[in-house]
Amino acid sequence: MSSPVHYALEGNIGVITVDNPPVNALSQPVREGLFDAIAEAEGDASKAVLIICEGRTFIAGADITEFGKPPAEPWLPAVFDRIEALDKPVVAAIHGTALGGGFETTLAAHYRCAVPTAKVGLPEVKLGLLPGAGGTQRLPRLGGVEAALELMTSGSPIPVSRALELGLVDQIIEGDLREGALAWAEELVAKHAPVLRISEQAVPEHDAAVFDRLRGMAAKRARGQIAPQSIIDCVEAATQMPFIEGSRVEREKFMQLMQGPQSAAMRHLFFAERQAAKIDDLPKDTVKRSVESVGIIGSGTMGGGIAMSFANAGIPVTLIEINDEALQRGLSIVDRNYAGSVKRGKLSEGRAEKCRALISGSTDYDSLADVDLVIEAVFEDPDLKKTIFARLDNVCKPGAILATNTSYQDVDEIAAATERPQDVIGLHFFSPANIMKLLEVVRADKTANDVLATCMALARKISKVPVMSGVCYGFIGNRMLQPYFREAQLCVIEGATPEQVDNAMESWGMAMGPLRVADLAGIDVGYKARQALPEEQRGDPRSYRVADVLAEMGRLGQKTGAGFYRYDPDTRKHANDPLVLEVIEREAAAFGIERREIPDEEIVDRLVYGLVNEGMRIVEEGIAQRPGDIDVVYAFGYGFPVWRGGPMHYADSVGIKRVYERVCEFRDRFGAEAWTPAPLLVQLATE
Ligand code: T1G
Repeated sequence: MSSPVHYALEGNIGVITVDNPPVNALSQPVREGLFDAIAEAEGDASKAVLIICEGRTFIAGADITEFGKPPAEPWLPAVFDRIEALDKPVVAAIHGTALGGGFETTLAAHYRCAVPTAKVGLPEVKLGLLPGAGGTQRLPRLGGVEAALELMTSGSPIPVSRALELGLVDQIIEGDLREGALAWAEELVAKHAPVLRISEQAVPEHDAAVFDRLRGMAAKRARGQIAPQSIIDCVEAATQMPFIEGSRVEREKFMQLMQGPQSAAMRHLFFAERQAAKIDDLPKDTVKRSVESVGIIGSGTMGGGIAMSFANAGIPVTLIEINDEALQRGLSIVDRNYAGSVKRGKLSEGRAEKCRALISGSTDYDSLADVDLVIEAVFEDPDLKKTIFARLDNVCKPGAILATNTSYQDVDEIAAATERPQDVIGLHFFSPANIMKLLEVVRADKTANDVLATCMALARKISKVPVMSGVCYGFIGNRMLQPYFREAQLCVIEGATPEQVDNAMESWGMAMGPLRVADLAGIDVGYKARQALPEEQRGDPRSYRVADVLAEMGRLGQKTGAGFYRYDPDTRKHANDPLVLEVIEREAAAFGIERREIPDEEIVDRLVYGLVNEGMRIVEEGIAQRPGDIDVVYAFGYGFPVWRGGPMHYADSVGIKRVYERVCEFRDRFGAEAWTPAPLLVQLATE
């Protein structure tokens, strides 16, 4: 087996080339290859050394697939110390993304150059880790404490133009990187450039108060996560102790995180996200249709956000509305959203204008005659949707993909409203659609393979995380949400307050508690969905009676200033409302419920195990391809804490047997209708 690292002398320069596709991860053979190459350079005639990579990117980090396995030598810090110790200039030449251990490789080098399109970053925090190969000690020395903390606690890569400003990169190479980097290395040799070892540099002046300030911000921004706090501790150590000792602190905290459940959960999501993009029974060579233009029916909140997602990816969009007034209203929402993105510094003025220019409006369906994809995003009226699809069937060109953004409706029925059901698919975006990453791609019975393959790839093009779902009421996410909300409202009528339920779930890690989510989404959404169902299909009336009463009182949530909470008209801050407690007590009495103290642990278990049990059914029915897909749906679409890995991973981390026993206990206490353990849960727990 040849080494993925190649060493050769080119003129005065010893060139180390890493070639480990797909992303030149620092696997054991790569570490060994680097170690041996430096050993060779130590003893040969080279005057300087160049580290460069083949393929689409510079080293994108340690090999995450090796984590959790017995570690193999050489260790990364040892490799980097040997690179840094070399007594001739070492230059790192960056293209693509130098991330994590990849960026740390460049920090062990003495000089860094890059092509203009390259990015550098330390995303370890997104894996529940910290830069464990010298990054927390070298980066503050090179770029300063503030920049180092921002890069490591955000985990977001930066363009090399910004890295140049921060002094993290020394030279931008226009044209061919290898040629330019070799020439630059020769130049450094010619002018006897010194060997600049970052570990020997002092940490620049900084405001020591930054550490506690950032600990507070990280506790809010990454509630429940340990890694950001550990990163801050390591950088603080870098300012207080020599490199060797600071590296010891880094190593210790890295190993704690590596062996902890949070990183295991976030690494699970890293691979689950990439797995979710793959359709097991779809031939790999399925030819995709081209999507160069898109039409969207309905310019409401969803339609406008979906339009921005495509325009932001450079795909022109035509927004269709029933009349001019509605169209102008829709387009002004888009304008406001772009202005907001510019104000928050998310987009530059120029870029926002360029994207906005790709969105046009019309009230004439004929303007969709040549588009490649149409997405219907009107309100949840099944008959209206079928009418629209029948109309699209007449207007759109052969081969156009017809998609519905429904959150619940039967996509097979919608497809049956056309003569081309093979071209129909569900594309379920999440609000706000220009922000939320998740996209449920709903495969209907007759959806053609090339339509499915096209939409899965298109999702990544518009920076969404695609997950395929089969057709059922509410698909993956919203179907699982039913037992979650059922239990939330049952806990309220049985004795908890809305605030207790929300605080219990938020302390456990949910981005927002269920009753606050209901107020944000609008209590009328659930109310209308229930009204559309025959009474016997609405479930246990105790689980929605309070919500129905609030809706009939006009308390629809934030949009009416009151729902389960009341909201300050200026700050939108929520507050408990004694009126709601009165409604709860009155309805509980009407059901003959004696309200009781409910421990937070019971609230969490009922809501989360409700998700898990339904998730098991969704896997066994094949609505989701694999449990990991469900975890991706909940982490990217429903504010499930990434450091718990998603409902299904969480069930594994708690222990399937424990989940099963608790579900059986709930069945015995609250009834089999809500709590019959899913066959897959029974099987996994008993076998
Ligand atoms: N290790 C192993 N496999 C990796 C990998 C990695 N670091 N990065 C990507 N892959 C696989 C991925 O699973 C997929 O496999 C294929 O490569 C293409 O990836 C000590 C501890 C680089 C921006 O967190 O962010 O260094 O599905 O589909 O969209 O301090 O991959 O084809 O079988 O994502 O073009 C820190 C992780 C590690 C970067 C490319 N580094 N990677 O995105 O392709 S921790 C990261 C990415 C660390 C040190 C610490 C992205 C990418 P498959 P892809 P892409």
